[in-house]
Amino acid sequence: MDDLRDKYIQLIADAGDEAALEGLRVQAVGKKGEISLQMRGLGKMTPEERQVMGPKLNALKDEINSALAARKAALGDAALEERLRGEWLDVTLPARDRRQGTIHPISQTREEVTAIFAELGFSVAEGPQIDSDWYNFDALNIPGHHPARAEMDTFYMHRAAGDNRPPHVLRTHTSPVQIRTMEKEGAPIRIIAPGRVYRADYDQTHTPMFHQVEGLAIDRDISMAQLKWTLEEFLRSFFEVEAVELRFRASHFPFTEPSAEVDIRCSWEGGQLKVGEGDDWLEILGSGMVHPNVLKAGGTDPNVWQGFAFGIGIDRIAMLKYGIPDLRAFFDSDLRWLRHYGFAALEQPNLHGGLSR
Ligand code: 2NM
Repeated sequence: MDDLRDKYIQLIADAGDEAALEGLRVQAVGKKGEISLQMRGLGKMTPEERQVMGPKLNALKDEINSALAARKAALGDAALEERLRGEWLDVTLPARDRRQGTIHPISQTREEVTAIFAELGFSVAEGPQIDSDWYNFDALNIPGHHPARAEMDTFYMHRAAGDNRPPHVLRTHTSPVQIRTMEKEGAPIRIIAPGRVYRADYDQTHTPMFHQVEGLAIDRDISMAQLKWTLEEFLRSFFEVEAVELRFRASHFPFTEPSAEVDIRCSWEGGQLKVGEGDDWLEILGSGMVHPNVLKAGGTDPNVWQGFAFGIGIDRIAMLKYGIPDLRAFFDSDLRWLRHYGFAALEQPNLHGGLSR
């Protein structure tokens, strides 16, 4: 019996895989296995012999079964080790090796505008998209009866019945940011406020959400001439041309006095926009000298400080620069459109490289 034991313990230890182990199991303790046959022989023994041999055979069977299980577990562990070595994976690598996403042309344009004004000494200011009607209208010298306040143009936030506090609105321009910056930081100020704005309007050339960048410069000696130079510099950089020519047309905004709409000289030869040459004029932005009431609302003394301000539609100048014909396509999230008009990630716009490279 010791020979039998030594033989199988050795064979089990040498078994190279699960199939070999199973063969050994059948050969030793299977129905017709060597040990099972010996057990069958117990019937022919005397009761005394059986009392000695029975427990010994049972113990041997148990020992062999344990050795089989242990070897099987060891083989399983080794196989797993081997597999883990083979299937090693760096989970910090990018999941896809192909560029998938692109920068939306509005994001690209906003980055370009920010980069240009940064070089001119303007920092970026931000504020809430939901604001009180005081910040959105009153502080900007827009009176209660002004048509811009009408439900038709402005999204008013819901108030519970009986709640008579003054309403909040989705900001209709980024000007509330300028008021908040005046309050918080005081003059002098040189900021731009880019961001989303909302007006209840939807057709070929209007979407209920669109993007604006407004600028504000306040100092002791700010003039319309500085406004004009600043806008020329900006537009020259933005459209990447040697020179631009601007035309200021007298206009009216409640928050500036005087106010001017600004046109840029251009041509549309072959249906393609060329800025700085040609015989056409393209309206590009609104501007003016900040109204004394607006300075006062921001806590700035209009007897000491003056300011210029302007407002530009980001979506509109993005369409002009990148030849995008339909405003509404900006917000359709059509992947084919995004791949066509989108910009490569990680290529930040800057003045040295040419902004739109
Ligand atoms: C425009 C046109 C003219 C403007 C005014 C201000 C503020 F808050 F400083 F008074 N921010 N932006 C402004 C002036 C905006 O958009 C067409």
